Amino acid sequence: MFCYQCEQTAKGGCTKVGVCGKKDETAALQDLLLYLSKGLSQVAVAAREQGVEDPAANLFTVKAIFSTLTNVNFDDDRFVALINDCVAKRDALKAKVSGVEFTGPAALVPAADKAGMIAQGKEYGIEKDPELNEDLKSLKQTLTYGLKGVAAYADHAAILGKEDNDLYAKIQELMAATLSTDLTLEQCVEAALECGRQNIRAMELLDDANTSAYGHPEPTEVKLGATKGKAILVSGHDLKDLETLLKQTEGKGINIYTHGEMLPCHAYPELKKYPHLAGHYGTAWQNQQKEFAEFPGAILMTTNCIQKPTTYMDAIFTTGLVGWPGAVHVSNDDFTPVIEKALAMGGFPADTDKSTVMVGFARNAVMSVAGTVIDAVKSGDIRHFFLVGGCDGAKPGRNYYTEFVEKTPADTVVLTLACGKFRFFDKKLGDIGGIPRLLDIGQCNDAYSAVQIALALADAFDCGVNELPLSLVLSWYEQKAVAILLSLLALGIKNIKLGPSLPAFITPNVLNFLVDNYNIAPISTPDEDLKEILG
Ligand code: FSO
Ligand code: SF4
Repeated sequence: MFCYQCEQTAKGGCTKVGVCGKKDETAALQDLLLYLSKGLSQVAVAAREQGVEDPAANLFTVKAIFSTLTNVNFDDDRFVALINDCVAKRDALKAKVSGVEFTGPAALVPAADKAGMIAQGKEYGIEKDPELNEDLKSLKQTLTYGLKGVAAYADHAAILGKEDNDLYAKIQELMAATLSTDLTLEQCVEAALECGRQNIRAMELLDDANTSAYGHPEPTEVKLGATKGKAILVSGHDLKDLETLLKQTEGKGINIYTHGEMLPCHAYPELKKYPHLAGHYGTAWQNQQKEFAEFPGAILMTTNCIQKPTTYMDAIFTTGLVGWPGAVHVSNDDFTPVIEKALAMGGFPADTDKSTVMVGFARNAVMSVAGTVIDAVKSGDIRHFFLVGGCDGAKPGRNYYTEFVEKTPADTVVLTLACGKFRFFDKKLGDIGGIPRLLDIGQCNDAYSAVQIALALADAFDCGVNELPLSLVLSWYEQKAVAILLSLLALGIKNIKLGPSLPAFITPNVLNFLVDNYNIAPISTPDEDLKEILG
């Protein structure tokens, strides 16, 4: 295997087993599925040119791609089913296209069994990419990883009934483009920026999906710790799964807790109305083995990031695209097994920890106090905004973000989103004239909200985003972060500080391009970076 798609990759790439726990066989199946998804995309592009649109194939394209994103699915049998489904959908669509000779992944016949597919998949890994130019390979991988992020957002939106054929068409065009052998470096850069633009559309669709289903997030105090009684913990990013579980547990005497990226769910009016949505338990994904082992109830993973279950294998359930071999998978939205497990477990013997955090500062909430914010900037009460956002992870260097936030001066405001915030989410930073100094915008899935806040501020001050007293200090881990980074570049946003390490798939020449055109810089130390930013 060879995989270097995420931030925790082994030096030079994971080759024997993933640092994430991905096995060689799983990597081969993922490589085969990704390759075949490119073939399905080629067929969809050709079909569309002949006026044929296939909604099922479109939705499947994003589900298949999302399945290969870091920490989503580790279950080989599920990949075998996805591979067979991909080829069935591809061939059904092909039958509607006339006069086109398909080759490569659009024609590949998968092996009949898992072992055969694994052998086949090994032929389509990145290490087998015939590309001779390392920079071209780097840009194509950047594009592929960005597309994984876009697919994730498009799938989340589709789950809530929001789809856009033009977005699917662009995703499929760009997937097909990754197979092209005659793209120039400039064309690859343009394709990566187009991926960033499409990601803005995907995130906009998701924002619309979330807010039209559950209302606009509103500032909400969330209890950390536990309430005495039976319990279910929900992790991942999927709001609909949480709602379904809340409905199915009504009146059953079970308290529902959020974990990780589900924290912002407490701010949505149509979710917070359930009295048994009791609070938030735990921190970011990389701490789950410790936190889940100590949780006295059932656990539901709705999306990434899942890690190998330890002592709690019989208490953890997966749903949607997420999977781990041996963990029970619920595929029909009927969470009875999860509920029964929770009822059979002890639950919390007593109330614990009564501290709270504030969530719900998404675009609507922030813009509703835009006048106060603008006045505070004009009067000098607010000197600077920092967006300290992105993923968390296990590397020790991620302490940078905790220290950075702790050291931000009292006349500055920190906006945050995604699971990286758990490094500082419970810090009491106070407020500036009633505006909290720490504003939680939401999940990584809410990056659209952050972009809208920045654009609204730029509009209010009649300047570009780069001229605002705003600095982006980002942490990345998986491929949704790659998509968001490409979106920020597509918007022309400069001076981003990125850490804790730079992507392994970025070559020195591509990095130079990013530095020259966007002044991207790796994080250094909190003191040095704060000094440089604040002059
Ligand atoms: Fe975190 Fe994982 Fe939300 Fe990522 S839970 S790391 S960017 O998959 O999705 O922020
Ligand atoms: Fe390694 Fe990350 Fe790939 Fe897992 S997803 S195999 S940790 S690079």
